[in-house]
Amino acid sequence: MPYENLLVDAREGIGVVTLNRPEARNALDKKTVNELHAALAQLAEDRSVGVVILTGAGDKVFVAGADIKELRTRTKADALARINTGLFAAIDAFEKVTIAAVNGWALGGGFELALACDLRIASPNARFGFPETGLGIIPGAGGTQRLPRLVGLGRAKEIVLLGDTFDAARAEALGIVSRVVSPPDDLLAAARELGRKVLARAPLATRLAKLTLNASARTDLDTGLTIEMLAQAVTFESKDKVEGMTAFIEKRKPAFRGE
Ligand code: CO8
Repeated sequence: MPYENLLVDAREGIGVVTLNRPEARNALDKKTVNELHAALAQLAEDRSVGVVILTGAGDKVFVAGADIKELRTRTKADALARINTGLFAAIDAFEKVTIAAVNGWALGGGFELALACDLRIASPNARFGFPETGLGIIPGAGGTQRLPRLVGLGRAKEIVLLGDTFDAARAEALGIVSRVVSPPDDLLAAARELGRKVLARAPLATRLAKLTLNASARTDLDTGLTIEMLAQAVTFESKDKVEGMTAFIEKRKPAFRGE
């Protein structure tokens, strides 16, 4: 499928979506948001794909946020239409594992895009921040909700209310990214390596683990534990469970089929 603002590639079980709008520093305008929805739908349907990496073109910018030129004219009706919020919710709920390979500036909606992914790694030149309050808005596409769940309320308040940007090392110290990859050119290879590790594991269990982990941020403990128990009941009836445990006993690598 041809895209104007994205490069989409799928091989060896891993889809790579590269935001490619250099003239606007990969900012998310409506067209790019729509293309991202289409790319996700394409990769969701592709049964050969188990992991999706999101990254930015070039070595300076991941995503510079929502498109400010477009955002300036948006109304409350647009906010209620959940343009960016809906995209990040779709990424959050995406049935396959998502990895943000943050290769440069991740500001505003770009930072929120990374926060919606399951795993995040960064190059040393990545910089994060929420400039929103300086623009007269709030990080309103998940920023005020996903960030405190990741780093705690106090640190999230500091990041949102002061608006300072911070580097990859600080992001790693805060637990926003799990690894800083050096040199920067190795970032995509490192993301692919993470992807291969995920692909080696039982697909159904991975999918249910993601679903259950996502539920942990949205439910009380008893509800979360009930969801976990039910998800485990599904894995207990799966062919992959028999295969995984038989392979362990037979001292061989499992051949999972996602069933
Ligand atoms: N939107 C639109 N255009 C942009 C954006 C953007 N976010 N970022 C950069 N551009 C454009 C610039 O206007 C410029 O265009 P032109 O050449 O026509 O003047 C071009 O890209 C190059 O920009 P710079 O010269 O600034 O490039 P640098 O490489 O020097 O700097 C930066 C890169 C640091 C990324 C810088 O461009 C920057 O700070 N950009 C703005 C970042 C920002 O404030 N992002 C937050 C946006 S608000 C947001 O994301 C809210 C999301 C909540 C959505 C809620 C929906 C319901």
